[in-house]
Amino acid sequence: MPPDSVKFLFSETDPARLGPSCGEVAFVGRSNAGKSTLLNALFLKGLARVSGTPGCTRTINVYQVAAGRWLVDLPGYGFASGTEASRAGWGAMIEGYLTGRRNLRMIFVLVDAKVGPTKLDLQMLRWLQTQGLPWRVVATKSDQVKSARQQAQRRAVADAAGVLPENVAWISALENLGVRELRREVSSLLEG
Ligand SMILES: Nc1nc2c(ncn2[C@@H]2O[C@H](COP(=O)(O)OP(=O)(O)O)[C@@H](O)[C@H]2O)c(=O)[nH]1
Ligand SMILES: [Mg+2]
Repeated sequence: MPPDSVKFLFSETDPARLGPSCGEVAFVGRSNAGKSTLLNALFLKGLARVSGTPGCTRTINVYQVAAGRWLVDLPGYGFASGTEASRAGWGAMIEGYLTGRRNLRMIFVLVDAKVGPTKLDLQMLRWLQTQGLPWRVVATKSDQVKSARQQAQRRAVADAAGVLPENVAWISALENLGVRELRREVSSLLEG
């Protein structure tokens, strides 16, 4: 799966209109967690825009890796702007998507490595668990954690999320750490 074969398919606000895929993985996280940057580093050079305005992307963005194999970029949660109603709409959109996809193989939940999971991140993780959906924590921007603190911080992030440290994908898009491994994982999830 050469990275340059990835292309943008469409944006959608109503998950009911998405149509079937053969396999898909989704990326979610609070705004500014580094999702666009990571997607670019993984596959989408120049396609997933790195936004200066958190919370700008309010659509489900679908990219195709191969015929019927999708990467799904979900809007960031937890930004302050927007009305109650639009935030409620956001929740319905995300939940509708996450619970409605037969071939959703993994939900990558991005958290800031230095900050660890926020209240909203933990809410999301708990909700995914209660829904019985497959998820994995991806700690981004790990370059911002001091070298001497790397191991302890990875453990702290894992503890907070209720998983083992080795089950947290520890990533820096900036320094290209862990990116290749995650790309391989995504590729193999989408195979078959
Ligand atoms: N130091 C560092 N900064 C990063 C990394 N990834 C993203 N950022 C920065 O974090 C901010 C938010 O990134 P963005 O990808 O737009 O986050 P999104 O809102 O989740 O899509 C930007 O200023 C990025 O440059 C990383 O691996 N290391
Ligand atoms: Mg973004």
